[in-house]
Amino acid sequence: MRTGGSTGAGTLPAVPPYYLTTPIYYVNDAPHVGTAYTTVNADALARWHRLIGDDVFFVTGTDEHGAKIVEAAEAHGTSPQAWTDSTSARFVEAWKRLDISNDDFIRTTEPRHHAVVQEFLQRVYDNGFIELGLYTGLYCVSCEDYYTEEQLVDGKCPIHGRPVVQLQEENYFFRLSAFAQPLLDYYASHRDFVRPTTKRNEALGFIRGGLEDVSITRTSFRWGVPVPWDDGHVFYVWYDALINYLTVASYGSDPARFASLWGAAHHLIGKDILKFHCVWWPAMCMAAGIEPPAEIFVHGYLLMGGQKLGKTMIQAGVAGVGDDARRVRITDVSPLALADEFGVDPLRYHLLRDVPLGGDGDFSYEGIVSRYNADLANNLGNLVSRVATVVHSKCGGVGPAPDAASTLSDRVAEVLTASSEAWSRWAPHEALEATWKLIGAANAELEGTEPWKMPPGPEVDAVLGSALEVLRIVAVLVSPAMPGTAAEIWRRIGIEGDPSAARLPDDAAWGGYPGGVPVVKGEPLFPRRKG
Ligand code: ME8
Repeated sequence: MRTGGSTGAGTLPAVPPYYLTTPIYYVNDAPHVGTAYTTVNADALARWHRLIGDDVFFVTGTDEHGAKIVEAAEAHGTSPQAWTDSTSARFVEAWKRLDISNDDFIRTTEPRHHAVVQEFLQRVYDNGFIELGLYTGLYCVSCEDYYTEEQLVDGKCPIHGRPVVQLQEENYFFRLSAFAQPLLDYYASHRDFVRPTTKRNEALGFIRGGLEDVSITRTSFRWGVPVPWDDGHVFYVWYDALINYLTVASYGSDPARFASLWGAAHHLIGKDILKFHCVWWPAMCMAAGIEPPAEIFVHGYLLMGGQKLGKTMIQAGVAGVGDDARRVRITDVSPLALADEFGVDPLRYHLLRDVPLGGDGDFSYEGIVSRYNADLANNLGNLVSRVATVVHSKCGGVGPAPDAASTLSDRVAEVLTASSEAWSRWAPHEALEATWKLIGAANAELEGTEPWKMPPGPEVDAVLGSALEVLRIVAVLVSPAMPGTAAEIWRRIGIEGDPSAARLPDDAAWGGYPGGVPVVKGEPLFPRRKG
């Protein structure tokens, strides 16, 4: 197996960096299925980029400052520091359990982050884009955002339905208004800066609608990063949070590393935080004299249409505005409980396969079960057990080599092309759909040839060897989605190593299955579930 990585001491060609981030999650609450959706999708994408040989740097973390956190800590009778320590640890644990392969985990309370926030914003201040002013406004603590009278629904926050508070403070303001034209120019010259197009248009709508200066400091509490030029203020949580993307990329501490990573920065976010990422953040970068990130991909909401996961969901959920008003956002469903019930990989598969990135989609218990039975139990799991059973009955448990002339080799080539293209468009569901066509083709080949009815010999060897070769390649292709299952398939078909460490396209070339290795007959990978 060829190994990737950028430390090839000049012998390998330079490996392109791919720097991928999730939002950093608020520690006011535990991880839920919504945050798992983003994190699993980002993880799968990071894993895919490793497979194609990119030098991946994948980061997630927790957002730990601001009024919301102080409020949550008070409600639990503890200090902000103790609260953030314990809740951040829950995120670390949850992502470990879901097999998230992040290379770093940033907590905004870390000294390395405070240093970068202060350095970055000092630069913006020195460049003349921050000035003192008086702020009066209506503030929703849950959103950590301001609203105008017109935006309120029945006098309450349009997202959370809770009362807003009137704030009046002497604040420092970021001169966002100075960046309307530079932002429009940037969007015009970087067509793929924000994807998909619907979200790009939404961001352009914000900019064209007029940009007001933004208050970026607070004096009413101390739980934040201190403003370096004025002791009385801490930075507003969003102004510190966005900068996490620079902290982990060594902004200010390792210029060479930063230069290489920053040009390859891709942010995956939910549509709730589009304005901050697609309007404020590129303007902040410009104000500090750095390029905006390479790309921002905005996904939709996972919604709860059915009621099986508990009616309490409906009460605990947060009603939105417009179309979302009839639906409920998922904030109360534990991804860990789902992983316990279905297994980590089936949960990951469902999150990747059933709600395409970009639009909204329903999350339901029934949805997981039917996807599990159709794709995992009946298709992939069935192929693995069938092949192992027949290898035992016809070939003494030793896997034969593949048939060089098998028509399945053409299907592999097609699927590899389709998957690569789909991943590059942030469409894991299509990449997986293509892979399942290959699994379906291998199952159909077995049904057509019926090797279980053939006498032992070269013909049966050719059929089974080709099916094993498909399984070897399928394991590589599904490894971004289901790393544990992929490794188990390789173990069962007698291949050493980890499919997550394979390299594409080389390791999907037909003929890689060695033959002559023991095949393990095991328990069903995915026992069928009742609905
Ligand atoms: O906004 N469907 O943190 P947050 C899909 N700290 N995705 C969902 C979701 C749902 N129902 N609910 C949450 C913050 N998400 C800030 C971010 S970044 C510099 C600071 C996901 O804990 C989605 O990715 O409220 C969304 O953008 C994110 O969680 C918000 O997480």
